[in-house]
Amino acid sequence: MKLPDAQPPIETQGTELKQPPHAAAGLRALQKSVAITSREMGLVRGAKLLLKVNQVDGFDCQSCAWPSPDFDRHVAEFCENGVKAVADEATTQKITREFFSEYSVAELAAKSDHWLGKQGRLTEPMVLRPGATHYAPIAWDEAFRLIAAELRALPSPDAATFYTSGRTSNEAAFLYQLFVRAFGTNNLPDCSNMCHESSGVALGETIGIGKGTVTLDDFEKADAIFIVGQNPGTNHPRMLSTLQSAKRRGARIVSINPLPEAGTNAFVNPQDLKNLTRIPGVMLGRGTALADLWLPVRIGGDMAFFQGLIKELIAREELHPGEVFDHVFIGEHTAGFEALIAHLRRVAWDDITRSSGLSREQIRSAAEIALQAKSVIVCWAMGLTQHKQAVGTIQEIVNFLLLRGNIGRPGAGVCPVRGHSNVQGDRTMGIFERPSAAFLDRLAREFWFSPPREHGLDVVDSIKAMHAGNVRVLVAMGGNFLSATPDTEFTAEALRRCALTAHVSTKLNRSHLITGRTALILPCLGRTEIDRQAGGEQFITVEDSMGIINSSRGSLEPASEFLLSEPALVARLASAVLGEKSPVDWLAMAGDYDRIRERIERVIPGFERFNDRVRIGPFYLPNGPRDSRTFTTPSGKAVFTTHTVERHELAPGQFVMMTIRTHDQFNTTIYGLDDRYRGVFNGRRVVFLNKDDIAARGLMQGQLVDLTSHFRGETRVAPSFMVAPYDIPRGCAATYFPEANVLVPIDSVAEGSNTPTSKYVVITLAASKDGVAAWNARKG
Ligand SMILES: Nc1nc2c(c(=O)[nH]1)N[C@H]1C(S)=C(S)[C@@H](COP(=O)(O)OP(=O)(O)OC[C@H]3O[C@@H](n4cnc5c(=O)[nH]c(N)nc54)[C@H](O)[C@@H]3O)O[C@H]1N2
Ligand SMILES: Nc1nc2c(c(=O)[nH]1)N[C@H]1C(S)=C(S)[C@@H](COP(=O)(O)OP(=O)(O)OC[C@H]3O[C@@H](n4cnc5c(=O)[nH]c(N)nc54)[C@H](O)[C@@H]3O)O[C@H]1N2
Ligand SMILES: [Mo]
Repeated sequence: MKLPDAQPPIETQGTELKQPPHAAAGLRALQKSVAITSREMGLVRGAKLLLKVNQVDGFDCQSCAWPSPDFDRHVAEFCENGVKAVADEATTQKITREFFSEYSVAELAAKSDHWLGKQGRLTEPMVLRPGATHYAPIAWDEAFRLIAAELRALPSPDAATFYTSGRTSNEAAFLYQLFVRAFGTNNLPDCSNMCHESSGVALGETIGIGKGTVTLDDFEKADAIFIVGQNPGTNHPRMLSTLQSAKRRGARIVSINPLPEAGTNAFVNPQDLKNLTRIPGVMLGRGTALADLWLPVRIGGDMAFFQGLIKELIAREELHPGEVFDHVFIGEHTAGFEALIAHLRRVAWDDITRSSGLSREQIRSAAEIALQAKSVIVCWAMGLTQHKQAVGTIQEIVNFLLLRGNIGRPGAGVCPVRGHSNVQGDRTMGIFERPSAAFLDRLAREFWFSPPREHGLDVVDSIKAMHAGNVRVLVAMGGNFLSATPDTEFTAEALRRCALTAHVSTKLNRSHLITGRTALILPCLGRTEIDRQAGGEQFITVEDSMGIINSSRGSLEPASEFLLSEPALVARLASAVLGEKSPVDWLAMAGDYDRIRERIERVIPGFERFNDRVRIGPFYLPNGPRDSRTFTTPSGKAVFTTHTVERHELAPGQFVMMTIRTHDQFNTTIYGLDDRYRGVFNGRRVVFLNKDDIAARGLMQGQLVDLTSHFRGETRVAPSFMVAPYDIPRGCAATYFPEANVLVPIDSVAEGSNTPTSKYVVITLAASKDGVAAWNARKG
């Protein structure tokens, strides 16, 4: 029997490439939002729901972790992509047991990810029994008994791994980590391992907290904002409004990105209706250019760039001693200053310009902006974190900021912009394979048990352990483990070797189709839905990218009467697995989430009077560097660190490829087939290349090529990508996640954070045979 395909079907027909537009958002975004609302959710139901997005009495938008204003929220506190995320969950389409008896797992695997997502909400628990071709219904209690039996059959608790995706609420995450530790393992991998783990590690080592140090208010006070390796126009659209008002106030914005991304290069705020009607030019698509300076760095060239930037500061300090560096701050609060200066003096400019792909003049203009700014914020996302030297690169940013005292002062600081709406909160709640001893001590004291002390497995190590047969059960709280992780075929094999794979999900995805011997789909409530428990209607809480705790309450009737909330599901699972030996009254906690929050308050610092405070409004978690320039590193000081850029020599014909998101997806959820800000329509298998590279390689726009990745002598192939000329540095290429994940080698990871290097894959291209024929046919 042929195994279900781990990769989506290859669809390149009908893909169209056009000139990218000049501005992001604007009227088109409004039109899109209205169309999606009425199609997916019903116009009235949808419009009512959208008025609840990010409101104090509403629910927290699922689409990203950008914060909402503390006060004075807009009536419409959402963006086009937020609408898509809400619609994806609040869709009126449903998947029933009939659907699963109609389609075999292999047939479903032959469908595209876009098709799978469009089938609607999962409505009842389903099981795929050993050898079965189709999923069949299963009662909740039986599903929990089945998981318990598989877990009890393991030689050790460490032979199971428990994944979390970052949409999970604080309450569910806290219960889940407690259950996993009470079961006996720290195998708690999460999406953060593939996302901002590098930021957490880099910041933890240097400033003592793995989180950002700015609030929205700081954006109102900053003189310069650097946006590095981030595409806010698509992935954090509400951030553009923040940037726009900073810009109007006179702040200068620098974008460091191999691509001219629509949002940072030009932007029309759809919430600024006054402007849209007053200035006709805006409606035609001419927006505010947000970035004063765009530096098209080479992929992976950021550490070199920041070293160059700091060298410019050093040079200026030499000319005007005492005027550039904040010596008082450096003396009082930091360690390692002399070593940094000595190290960077030795770094040659030639190496910097070659590695960064930027000229000395370009770097000098960025330095000029930094020098004229009293307060600087640096924001970043996946363009920095998913590289081999990600941790070092982010620490170079910390060096840059510390030198001028730009941490712990109004208008200044580090701003890692998180992805999933509660990924930061999940970590605060203890979803972490390497918990601190202090956290485990508090957990032990509160719940009268001894949690395992040995560190557990992260995402990459879980995959390897499954592949090696050492981990036999995967339980996933949300997410799409197969498609989000690297090296798709390797991961698929790892999953197939498991005894059980069980996914708590709202929507069907490819992880339900590439399974262990037995598989379970456990459908749960989404954030938009009313959550009724024994103790009445419940709300949950989340932490955004700036450490603000918000409550979130759904208002829709659940998609089905059989759905469980995530906390209820964890509680019932824990009772079934742990039975008598359990330290906790699980069901009582899940009956009233105030009971969970009381426990959180006693275990996790910063949640004093949690239930009272969160009912009044959003509140900030304490943050040492931000609040009082307190750095809880071993020395009690913020630490300057030194790094050496690794030289990457590409062989002739090789390119460095980054895997990025389109404007029409949320991670592995594919809303549609367009990436309109980059001029791509009706297709996703596209490879962006510089036009001179296309010419030099004898390729042509629209032609199909096969991509081969190269790593330590291994090769991996992904066929049939359409060549798209783009404004990207020479030697660089870009494709979309998750189609290109098959090319990301499992062993290619960031030093210190073990994050897959999804933005640095060395590839070669070859005209695909079918592709050339298809292309000729089109042309003819
Ligand atoms: N609509 C929507 N919103 C989302 C998501 C989504 O999929 N859809 N995903 C959410 C999640 S989980 C996350 S983590 C965030 C992701 O948000 P982003 O990090 O903005 O997402 P990516 O598409 O991965 O974009 C990476 C950016 O980095 C640039 N880049 C790549 N390599 C380099 C490099 O070496 N140097 C520099 N300087 N730049 C580089 C790319 O050109 C691109 O602009 O968004 C969150 N929000
Ligand atoms: N090549 C490459 N790979 C990447 C990246 C990249 O840039 N390039 N980015 C990485 C990053 S930044 C991240 S964060 C990961 C994302 O990895 P994941 O978080 O694992 O993936 P998602 O696609 O966000 O998960 C989507 C699924 O979550 C489920 N879901 C949605 N809402 C809920 C809910 O409320 N509850 C529950 N239980 N389930 C829900 C749905 O079933 C949906 O199918 O991917 C990583 N992988
Ligand atoms: Mo992410």
